[in-house]
Amino acid sequence: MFRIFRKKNKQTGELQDVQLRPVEQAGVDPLEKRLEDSRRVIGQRLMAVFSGHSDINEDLLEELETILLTADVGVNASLEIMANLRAAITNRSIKDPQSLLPAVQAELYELIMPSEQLLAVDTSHKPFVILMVGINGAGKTTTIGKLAQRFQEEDLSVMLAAGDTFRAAAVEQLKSWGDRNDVPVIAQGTGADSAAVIFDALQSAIARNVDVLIADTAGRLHTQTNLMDELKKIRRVINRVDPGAPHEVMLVVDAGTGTNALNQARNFNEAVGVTGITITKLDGTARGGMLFAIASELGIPIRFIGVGESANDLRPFDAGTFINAILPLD
Ligand SMILES: Nc1nc2c(ncn2[C@@H]2O[C@H](COP(=O)(O)OP(=O)(O)O)[C@@H](O)[C@H]2O)c(=O)[nH]1
Ligand SMILES: [Mg+2]
Repeated sequence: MFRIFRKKNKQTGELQDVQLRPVEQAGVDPLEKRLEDSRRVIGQRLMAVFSGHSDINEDLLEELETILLTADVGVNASLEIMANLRAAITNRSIKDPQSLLPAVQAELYELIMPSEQLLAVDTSHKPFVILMVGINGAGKTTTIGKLAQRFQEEDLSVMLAAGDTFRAAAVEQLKSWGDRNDVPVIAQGTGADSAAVIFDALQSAIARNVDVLIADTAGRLHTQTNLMDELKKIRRVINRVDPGAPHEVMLVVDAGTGTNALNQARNFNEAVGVTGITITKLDGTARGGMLFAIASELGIPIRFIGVGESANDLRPFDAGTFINAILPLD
């Protein structure tokens, strides 16, 4: 089944219908089911505002702005959307509350569409090195498991580096996952030098002609400068073996942290240059609006969204599907 949504025409500013790619598979929940909480605080509240007013007035616009601001969409993004809507109301291309809904949808889509950039594994790099970064509990190790499974399904060979040597449990978590799924995990004991573990793993991956090496890292508080120093060192060490690596520095952020994730992203980006973001736990939060703030403030591709704990729950970020899940037109 195709779903339709409206998109703003770049030249004319008019709304036009766009068909969404069907992404629903057997046995996999549609995204709207996983994003129920966010849809309640964004989509349903917006619809209630539009149906509660018979004409467009200042009250309506203020309520709309409040919803965007309180739904973690971010100040800049919310103000930009409101300015565009006010302009469309002034020039009469929006005349009634009903036509505001598709207009808001189109505005939100415009914000996040540029961030829809899939992670493409370039197999001319052997291995393609992915460095995972993010604060503790963000979902790095879980995302590594999901990614490894996804790559295996694409017939790519995978190796993991247990670079989070700060917590014993982190090494065990990765090892047990690797054992279950037949993925080699290069690890040393707790307290080992993280850069050394990743260096070993990279050499081993080269020797074994592995397609993708995913390196886990520790994530104590991002405010501790020593974590950033450690990550910089890891980057340098990887670089020494392969000047083009890491090919992806993937920041993992927990959607539940809301717009706080912006600060995390800025800190990690400054230290190690983030090339892609995965936003996890969108299933367990009403703060899904933070994705709009991330997209509009950072200009870093959003590769995946995490909407649950199983491997199927890491989904490539698709802007249209995301909008429709949070703010459906029907
Ligand atoms: N509901 C849900 N839980 C997640 C998701 N991603 C990770 N988690 C959970 O978040 C917790 C922390 O994840 P972990 O991978 O250990 O974080 P790390 O410290 O960054 O490595 C674990 O209990 C995971 O199961 C997600 O997309 N949805
Ligand atoms: Mg971990």
